[in-house]
Amino acid sequence: MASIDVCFSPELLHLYSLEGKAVVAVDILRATSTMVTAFAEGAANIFPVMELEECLSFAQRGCLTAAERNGIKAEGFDLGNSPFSYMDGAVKGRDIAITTTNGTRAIRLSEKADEIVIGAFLNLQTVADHLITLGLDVLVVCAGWKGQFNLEDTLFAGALVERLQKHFSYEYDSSLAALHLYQNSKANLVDYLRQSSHVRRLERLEIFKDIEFCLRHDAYNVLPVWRQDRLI
Ligand code: 3SL
Repeated sequence: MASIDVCFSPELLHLYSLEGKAVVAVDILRATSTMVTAFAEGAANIFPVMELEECLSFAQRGCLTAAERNGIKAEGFDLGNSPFSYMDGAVKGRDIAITTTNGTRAIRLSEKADEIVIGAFLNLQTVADHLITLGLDVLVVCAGWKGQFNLEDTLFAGALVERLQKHFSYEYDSSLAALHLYQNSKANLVDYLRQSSHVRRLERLEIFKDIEFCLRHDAYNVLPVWRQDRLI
């Protein structure tokens, strides 16, 4: 039986070997939720990059550019990191280069994996079904916040473990911890996360509706996967 494990921060990635594994990269608030939304809205390819300057250079290749730092849209870019800003029809058929504080970093640091898929509550079941078919050992890579653990990515990991528990084993306690956390809070995730650091950070920036949206389960059946240098 294949296994599922959870890496609570990209800073802990050195503890894991990624070869032969499928990584689920997750940044619930908000990068991976936004990417899933962008594909659901018809985006063609997404290029996740780590640096602002590199991201901006993609404009010469005809890409829309998107950037967020510390929760705020970076100046000079077409888009920020709110899923709602990808819903006005402008991303349909377009390539997008995006850089965010933590999410795009988690994706790029996972490049040694055999497969990277982008996970969010929004596409939870689609990700789960894909992993069952794939049959590889799975590592959920939580983006966290600047190296620190966060609750929302861990809750997603727990939700995925719950959906996969009949098909996957878990060797370490990280999967069990994430599962228990999710099971004890899933009745009202919005309330549970109210005191979490990133929800408080976003609310200070007057970002409210994104939080509830990013916690919706199974709204889309898109599966962004990493191929070579991009998500397709
Ligand atoms: O850290 C990230 O990658 C972002 O998703 C953070 S924010 O939700 O846009 O503030």
